Amino acid sequence: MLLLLLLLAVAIGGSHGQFPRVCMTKEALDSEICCPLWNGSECGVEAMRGVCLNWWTRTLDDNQYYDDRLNWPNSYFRSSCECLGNYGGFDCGKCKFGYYGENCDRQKTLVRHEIRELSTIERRRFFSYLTLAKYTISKDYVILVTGDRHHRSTYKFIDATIYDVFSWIHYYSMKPILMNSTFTSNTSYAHQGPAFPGWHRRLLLFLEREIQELIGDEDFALPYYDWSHENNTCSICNEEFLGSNDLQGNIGGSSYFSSWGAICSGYFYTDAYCRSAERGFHVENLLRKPGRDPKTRIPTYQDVEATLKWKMFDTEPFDKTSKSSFRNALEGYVNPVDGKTTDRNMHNMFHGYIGGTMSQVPISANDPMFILHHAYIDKLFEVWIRKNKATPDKYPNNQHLGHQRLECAMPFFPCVMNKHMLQNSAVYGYTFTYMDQYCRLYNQVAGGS
Ligand code: KOJ
Ligand code: ZN
Repeated sequence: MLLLLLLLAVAIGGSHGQFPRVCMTKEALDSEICCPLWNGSECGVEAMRGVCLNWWTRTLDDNQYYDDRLNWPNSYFRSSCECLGNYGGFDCGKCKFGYYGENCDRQKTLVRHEIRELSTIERRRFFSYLTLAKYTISKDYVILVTGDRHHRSTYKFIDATIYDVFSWIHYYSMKPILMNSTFTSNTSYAHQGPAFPGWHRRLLLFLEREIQELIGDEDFALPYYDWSHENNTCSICNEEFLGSNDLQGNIGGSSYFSSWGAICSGYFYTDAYCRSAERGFHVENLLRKPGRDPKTRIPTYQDVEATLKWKMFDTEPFDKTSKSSFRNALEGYVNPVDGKTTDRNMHNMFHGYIGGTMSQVPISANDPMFILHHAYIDKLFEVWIRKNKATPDKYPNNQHLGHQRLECAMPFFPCVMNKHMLQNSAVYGYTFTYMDQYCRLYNQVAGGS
């Protein structure tokens, strides 16, 4: 019976990410157990919220693979919480995505709106929530920094703000993997493979939930930016919306986010983890240069339609060379029309079009534009899921580290397998406006301001 419950819990998922502060004490690290007490018992087991499960198996040879992220969270913990029923969180003290209330028995489906659909007040509220998240130290999570990521004795877990934890998770996912003493720069735990859309879905759910808790409003939903009718102009790159910018790319002084720093900038240390989060290191400000790189453009509605027509979720060899693959067309390594010519399009192209911070994969999540862009990419993922009735069993078998079907998406707690992100977003408690049609109306709203 317990096993059945466990399987159900794992199947539906619901998790929160990054290093739980309570598990990064010397004692917890030495014991390799991350099963915090909830209401007096490990993982809230007495309240039947979860169990401390020792189910991790070390399948990778430590000498061959020296990478703390492999086989997540095995290189840190042998045991961690598995939550039962609708419970969630690293200690099962929270609810799964989509569930609310003390007993996690209230289900809700939030609606994510296009940012130009929001009223002025709603929009300003969103920006002030982000600002609050940018300046509030996370009580639950810490981030990892080190000057030498191959020597665990140098690891430091430090405080970070809620927004910076979010940004750091993306950074952590993309560092090259060290295998057999060489870096495999073409791999990343979150990009260039079948985990790409689901991993980013999870990252956004993390931030959405963190903001809900921060402001005490469980109805808060992230907005998205549908750029597909933009005629190659970013209509939200102005002071009323995401901020204007000068020629150097600095965000205009009276815009929101003008003084935001980008954590982990200077990311080019192959061997380090986010040194610039440490006190005393220089952090550069956000930069944005929309439309300035002539090799980029905003993808069009035709690109979107072409992307959505691919029926296979992903194809061999499950990387950036995959042909006739919805995932690869969406990610933007192939031309969406023929599905095979190498191209920079869709997701990748929009990152490049915005330029500056957004165009550098390791630090792109520092720019709130990342949220709006990825929420739209997630909407397209959802349109595809519903159109093709995709379920977790459609997630492909593949050998890419971090992208395998049964691997826990990294670095989230508790484990949710990659394949479980491939299902209707209603399971995770949200949907989007205009799922069946594209509304051109909102393009006129921001266009004139
Ligand atoms: C930033 C990213 C990304 C892709 C690009 C550009 O985060 O995934 O920039 O190719
Ligand atoms: Zn990304």
